[in-house]
Amino acid sequence: ADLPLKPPRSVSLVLISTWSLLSSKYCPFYSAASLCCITVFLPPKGKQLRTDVVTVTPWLAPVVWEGTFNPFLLDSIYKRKNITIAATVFAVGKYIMFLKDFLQTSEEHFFVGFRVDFYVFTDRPNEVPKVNMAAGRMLTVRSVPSSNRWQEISARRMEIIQNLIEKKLQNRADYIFCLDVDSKFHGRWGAESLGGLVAVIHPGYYRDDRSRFPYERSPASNAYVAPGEGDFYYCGGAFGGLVEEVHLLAKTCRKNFEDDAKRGIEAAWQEESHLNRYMWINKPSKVLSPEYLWQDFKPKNPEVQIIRFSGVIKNYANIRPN
Ligand code: UD2
Repeated sequence: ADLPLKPPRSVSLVLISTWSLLSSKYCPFYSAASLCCITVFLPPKGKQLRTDVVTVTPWLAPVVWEGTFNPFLLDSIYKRKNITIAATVFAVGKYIMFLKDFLQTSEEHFFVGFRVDFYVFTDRPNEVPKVNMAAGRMLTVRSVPSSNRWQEISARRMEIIQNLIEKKLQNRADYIFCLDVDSKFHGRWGAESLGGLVAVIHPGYYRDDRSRFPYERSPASNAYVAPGEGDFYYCGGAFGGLVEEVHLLAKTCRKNFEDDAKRGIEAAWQEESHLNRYMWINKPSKVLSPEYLWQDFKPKNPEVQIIRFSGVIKNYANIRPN
């Protein structure tokens, strides 16, 4: 009763085949007509209901776009829960150059007003920049070995995230997000992104037909996704959820990656391929739109009303070890 805001206006609707209508445009989903009854939360007064994008998956997980949530209401609900959000970021080798902007912009936009613990993994701990952090926010630096293959640096993150959760986070954090360092925050990323298992739709493929998604296509790999299968193509650069859910994801992806490696197989997009296989089998309970990981080199499409987090333009030849 003492919530600062009135509950959202809502209405229950029977939706017939909405999915098929929308899917042809921005999501290559089931073409069969679907019939379902869901509760639609109406947007704040003066804002339009989003009908230009898919806002719910066929398994009824929200797809979060600007205009589909009330940030003030969500903040007021989650602030009372006194939650801690952990965030991992890897800055190995020359990627340390991206860390300052990443951390500085996170202070402005990432879970502002919440307790946030950042874990930076690097082989250059002395080069970690000093960034002023608000009260309740903390940064821990951990050393990790370098590698002469970027594919290994990227893929080994799953093992390190698994270990971090087992050794440190299980009773210290509620949620965790795992983010690419070569990125900056530009807009709010807050409580609307919280969920059991959270995936971000890759900005490069969300308008494409499913047949074009770059899943691992060799049946010999544990990351295999067969033609005709798959929901969205998700980013390796941002995922998260409840600590125990992300633990299971990291443990499974690490095991599958290592098992592939023993047989001389490396999936097309390393841990991103394994993550996509995992999300196909274990549907995310919340899906974040490409607003949550855009790419600076891509012009903004009309349905993207806000860019919250975006990969910077980089010269791979100059920054990768191979
Ligand atoms: C994509 C994914 C990335 C990963 C990769 C496949 C997005 C936006 N990016 O990006 O998450 O799945 O494909 O392997 O979805 N890193 C270092 N030092 C290095 C190399 C990598 O610290 O020398 C870390 C760093 O945190 C970086 C991340 O690994 O952000 C991913 O590497 P990338 O950005 O080079 O991968 P990229 O752009 O191919």
